[in-house]
This record gives sequence, C-alpha cells and structure tokens, in this order.
Amino acid sequence: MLEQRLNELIQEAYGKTIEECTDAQLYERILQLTKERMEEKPVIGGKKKVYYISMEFLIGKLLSNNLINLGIYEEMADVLKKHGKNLAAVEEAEPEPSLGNGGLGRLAACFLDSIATLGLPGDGIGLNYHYGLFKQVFRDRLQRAEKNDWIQENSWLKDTGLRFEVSFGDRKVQSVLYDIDVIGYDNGRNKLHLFDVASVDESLVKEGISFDKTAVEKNLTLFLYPDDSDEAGNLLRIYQEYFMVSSGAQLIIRQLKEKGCDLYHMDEYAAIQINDTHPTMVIPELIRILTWEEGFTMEDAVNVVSRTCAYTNHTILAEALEKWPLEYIQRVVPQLVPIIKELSARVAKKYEDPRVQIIDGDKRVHMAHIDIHYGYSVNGVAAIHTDILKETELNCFYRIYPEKFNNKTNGITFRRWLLSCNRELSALITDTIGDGFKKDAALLEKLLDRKDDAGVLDALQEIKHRKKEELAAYILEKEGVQLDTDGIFDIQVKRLHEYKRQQMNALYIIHKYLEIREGKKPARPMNFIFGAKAAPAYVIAQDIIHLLLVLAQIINNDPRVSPYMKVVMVENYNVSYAEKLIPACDVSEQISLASKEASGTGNMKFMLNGAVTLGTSDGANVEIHELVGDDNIYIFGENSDQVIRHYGDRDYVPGDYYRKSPVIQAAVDFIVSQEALAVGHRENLERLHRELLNKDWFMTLLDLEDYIAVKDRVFADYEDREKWKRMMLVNIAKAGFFSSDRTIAEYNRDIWKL
Ligand code: 26V
Repeated sequence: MLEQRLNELIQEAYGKTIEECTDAQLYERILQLTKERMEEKPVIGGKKKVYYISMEFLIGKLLSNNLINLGIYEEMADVLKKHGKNLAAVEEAEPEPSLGNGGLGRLAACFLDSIATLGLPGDGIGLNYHYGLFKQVFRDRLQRAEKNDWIQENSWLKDTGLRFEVSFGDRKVQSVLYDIDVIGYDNGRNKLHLFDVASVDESLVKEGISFDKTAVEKNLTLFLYPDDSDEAGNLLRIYQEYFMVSSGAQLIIRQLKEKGCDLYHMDEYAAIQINDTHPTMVIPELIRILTWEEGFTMEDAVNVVSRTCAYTNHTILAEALEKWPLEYIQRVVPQLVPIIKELSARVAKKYEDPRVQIIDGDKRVHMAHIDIHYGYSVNGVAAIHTDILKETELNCFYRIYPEKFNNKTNGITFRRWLLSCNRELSALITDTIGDGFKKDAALLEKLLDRKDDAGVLDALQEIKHRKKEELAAYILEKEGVQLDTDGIFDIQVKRLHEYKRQQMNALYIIHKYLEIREGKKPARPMNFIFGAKAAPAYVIAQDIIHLLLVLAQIINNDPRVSPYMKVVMVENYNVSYAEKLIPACDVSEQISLASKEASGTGNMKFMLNGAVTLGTSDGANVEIHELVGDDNIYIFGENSDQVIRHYGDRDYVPGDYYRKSPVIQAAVDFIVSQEALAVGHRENLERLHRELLNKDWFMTLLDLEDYIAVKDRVFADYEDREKWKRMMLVNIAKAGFFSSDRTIAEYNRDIWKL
C-alpha cells in the first residue's frame, strides 16, 4: 500500500520511478504521503484541553519522527532500500526549522510529542518565524549570523484558512493561522498552531539578519529573538509577544465557544500553560476580552482567568526575567495598560512588600509577578531549581502562595532521542528486554539485570564505536577535521553562555595541550567537541567562540600534539546536529556554575545514549546523580549553597585563584600568548582574558582545579573498559525517569487535570 501510494505520488508529480528521483524529490513526495497518513489519525478529543503557549517550539526535522510515530518507519525504509535509496539520505533534504533558541524551545517540542503520545488533548500556540533563529557561520574564527530560510513550498505547515485581527496602538494587522499536525506514538493527533502576519515581507531582510525594525506589519514574524538570557530592550519583542497572545486568545475563545463552553467555566475546558514569561500578556488579554467583549465584571474575569493559567519558570538568571517599561507597553498595546494597572493595584492593596509588586517604582512591569499572582500554578523544571525558587529567588511569593509552587522535572521524548537518533541502540535494547520500554520508559531498568552480561556490554560498546565512526565521517566532511575514533569523545553542546562555562572546558584543553607539549602523553587520543550559538549582542560569548576556534586551529595543526588531541567547534549546532553528536558521546559535559542551570535537557539525552556525565551539582544533574549513584557519574565543584553564599558575601575574587595556582595561571595566560595572538584577534582575546581575571561573574576559576582533577580521573577510568561499559549500561537503564511522558503525566496529574 505504502509503496503503491508513493509510486502514484511520484508518477503524478514527476512522471518518474523511485529510482530516477533525487533525494530532494523523494523527500517532497514522502512528505506528502506522510501528511496524508497523519490526517487519517483521529484528532484527540475530550472536554478539557491544554494550550501550551510558547514563543519557541524547536521542533527540528519532522519526517523520521512522524514516520516512527505512525509506525511506518521501517516499512518506508525498506521500500526505499528496495529501490536503491536511503531514508536517512532523503531526510537530509528536509530543511530544519529553527523556531527556538535552545532548551526552552526544545522542551516545548518534546512536550507536544508526549501530550499526543499519552492521548491527551493539547495544542501548542506559537509563531511562524520565517527565518527563525539565525544560521551560524564561522568567518575568520568569528561567528557570523545569516538567515535560515526554512519554509519551502511544500512543508509541514497547513494553512487553516482562519484569520484574526490583532490591534496595536498604532496599527492593526491580520494574523494567519498555520497548523502543523502533531502525531502521538501509536496515538491520535493534536496541533501546533503557528501564527503569521499576513503582510510579512521577506524582502525586508538585507545584509545577514539586519532588517528595518520599524516596519512592524512587515517584519513581525521574520526572526526569533536570539537572546536567550538578555532582556531584549526592544519594542519589537513586545509586538511579537502581543501578536501571539492576542491571536492565541482569540483562537482559544473560538474553540471554547464551539464546544459550547460557558466562559464563566472556562477553567473546566481549558488549561493555558505559559512557557516562561514571554506569553504572560495572555492573562491581561483574556481579562480584557472577557470584560470588554463578553460582559464580565473585572472580578469574575480575573477569577476565571486565574483558574485557567499556569506558569513555568525556566531560569533564575535575573537578567533573563522580563521587566517591560510600562511606557513600552503603552506604546505597543495601550489597551492592556488599564488592565495591568488594575491587576497591579489589586496586588498593592493586599501586599506592601515592594518585591511582589507588578509595577515597580521605576514603572517597569514584572511579567513573572503577573503570572504568579494571577495564575494557579508556578513550577520549576528540576528539583533543585524549584527549591531555589522557593527558598531564594521567589521566596517572598512562596510565602504568600505555598500551594501554587510545584516541581516538574524536565524530560525528553525518547522517540526522537533514542528510537530515531540511535536505531542501533534501540534495537539492542529491544533484543535484550523487549520493546515495552517504547511505551513505558521505566522498563529500561530491566537492563540492570544484564549489567554483567558480556554479550550486552560488548554490543553497547560496539554501537558506541559505530556511532563515533558515523559522526567522525560527518565532521570530516562538514568541518574538515579528522577525529580519532579510538579516542574519547568528550562533548559540550548547548547555547553559549558564561554560566554554562564553555570557557572552563577551554582552559582544561589549554592545560592538556601544554602538558602534551611538555611530553606528558595521554593514554589515548582525546577529541573535544563543541557546538554552540551565541546571541549576536553577547560580546563575551562571541569571544569564547573565538577562543575555541583559535584553540582548534593551534592544536589540530601542531604535529607534536594533534595525534593525541583534537578540538572541533561544529558550525551551526542545531537539533539535527545534536541527533548525530549525542549517540557518539563518551563524556557528557554539564559543567554549569551550580545554581544557574535550571535543569538542562541535553544531560538527559546524553545519558540515554550511554554517555557518562561529568558535571556540577546543578539542575537535573542532581537527579541523574541520585539515580545512577556515585559510581556512575563524575560530580565536581562547589554546590549551589556555596555558590549562592559567594554571591551574597561578594567574596569571589578570580585573581586570588589565578595567583595561587600556577596551573590556572598558565592556562589563563595562554589566551593572550604570542601563539594565540598569532592566530586570533587581539581585541577578543584580551577582552576575554581581562574578563576572567577581573570579573568572572560566573566563577570559572572557582572550580577549575577540581574540574581538571576529576576530568583526568574520568579519562583514566575510561581505560578500564569493563567498568566503563557497565557505567554506560547503568546510565541507559536509569534514564527512564527522564522521559517527557513521565513529565507530562505529572503536569496532567497536578496542574492540567485533563
Ligand atoms: C529569554 C529571552 C529574553 C528576551 C529575548 C528572547 C528570550 C528567549 C529566551 C529567554 C529565556 C530562556 C530560558 C531558557 O531557555 N531556559 C532553559 O530552559 C530549559 C528547559 O526548561 C532548561 O533545561 C535550561 O536549564 C534553561 O536554561
């Protein structure tokens, strides 16, 4: 049937056979066929639906995942193989949408997969950015940003025909609703609703990613904001947020009315999960619609909206918490200002504490405070993160509303991060313990019974080696660097941020380089792999990328050292690259400054694929540690209490660490050595050097010595191959807890109650 339909579609379109098609042509027709099959799936129904509203959905390529969830991946692969074609090669032809920055956006995509897989009614609401997050290219060892043109004539997007009007203070625009179907694994269909502006104009983009910021009706959905930590002091961001929220609120109310819902009982039909503060304006917007258009009293509107909306916090970095000047909101959406003032006045009447006010003394609107006062649930994304919110960052709110606070430790979808990206491992697990784990990830624990089974352990190691060879071939082609697949693959991939401390990893690499040059050879070659985009305006992050590229240049071309170590910074790290890197990893670098990484989800993906974590007691690393035990993870550095104390006491002085350790000194000073300056730019390297010595806000040098000692131990332990194989197995076996199916089941049990 599948083969017949594919032949038909190909005949109709090109008058050719499968053999005669290019991979790109095959992709287009398989896309069409897959969409047809998806439409046959019933839409998941039920009285109450969750709307997951988010500025980011980092969905990645969708073909493999949809085929897997439809249960026809193998069949499709076989059909293609019969005709001399390869499904993986066909998938290369799919453009990758970049509708997210990093963890927060990828989490939203994993959640949609799990919501549908659990058969829960739940849709995503977001924006259809034409160029999404920038595409990264390296020129002269610096990051340059280009547009990522991902929308082709044939894509997963379907125009629904639905149009809404969105009013701003100075203009009205029409919003167009596109849907992408979301298929559960062996289950029904939900939707990702992506709004676009009808008047968007791609020709506005000139050089790189620059465009006319004032022509809002033309530029609103062109790009995703590339800051994943800095407050974008920019009106356009508020235009985008309100555009999403207003369109989304209209869609939700329309669907509620279609269901015959009396809006006074909205909370019995809908839960709205607000993904970080970016969609917060949905709260005042719903209140505005109910009071202005539906005849509600303010009291009734506030009450029902507060019973419908729930908020997730994804960061404790103060600079990432949105605080919009009231005057910006006045300019963009004046209609929300009276509502926000009313919400603020109600809080001010009840609570004197200035720290919990919505509008502060500088007339800035604290978006998170709206969510906390006027939502019914506040959750963090890992146990330690939620504890820090309760005890420190949001403590004054926790004292008012202890019942609202709850933890939902993040998760990842195993369909993408195991079944799809590591088919060999998935097959081995199936042969070993059956395929129950595909629906119930906790069953992975059954692997523990085989932790002394040489057959299973050797097979694990063999798969890891095969994945390293595949990755090495890809990296050679894309980056022109030859890795040694008998060596260790040590990988740090994530957004570039000082708190994630890629610079600490770089200092370790410098230290090793100096050691090898002095004749201290490692037991086995080491491959250090990085992937990271930096917000274009984040200067120090750009400098760190520069340092990594400079180190790669020096080390890979130094014949005394390059047989023993290689450094590669892959260009344009994205979801597809992650799917190639993660299965090939031996050592997973999760080295954020304790207390700063809310959860991390890469750590879970690596663990699931048999990598061993080298990390700090931060985010979900803490829970990984508890699950696998001391023997199957490497934890180093000061803990979050100690770090929080350093900030409180302001007693961290990087110069002290530098002066007392010759090892630290040598590594840090290499950044501005003649050798480095011969390859890199003085301005970038000197700025980074100064930053590390004089400021180092995220305490790189605090943990450097411990990091070096523990990482050396990791590499030594790797030589005990039996021990290492067992560690791999335990990590895979214990990864079940991090299935996003578990996370979503908890959201539903505690928050949504669908
Ligand atoms: C802030 C801003 C500010 C305005 C411009 C655009 C923008 C975009 C994103 C953000 C905040 C991003 C917060 C974030 O990504 N947090 C990550 O969330 C992951 C999922 O919960 C979690 O695993 C990571 O630890 C956390 O850093």
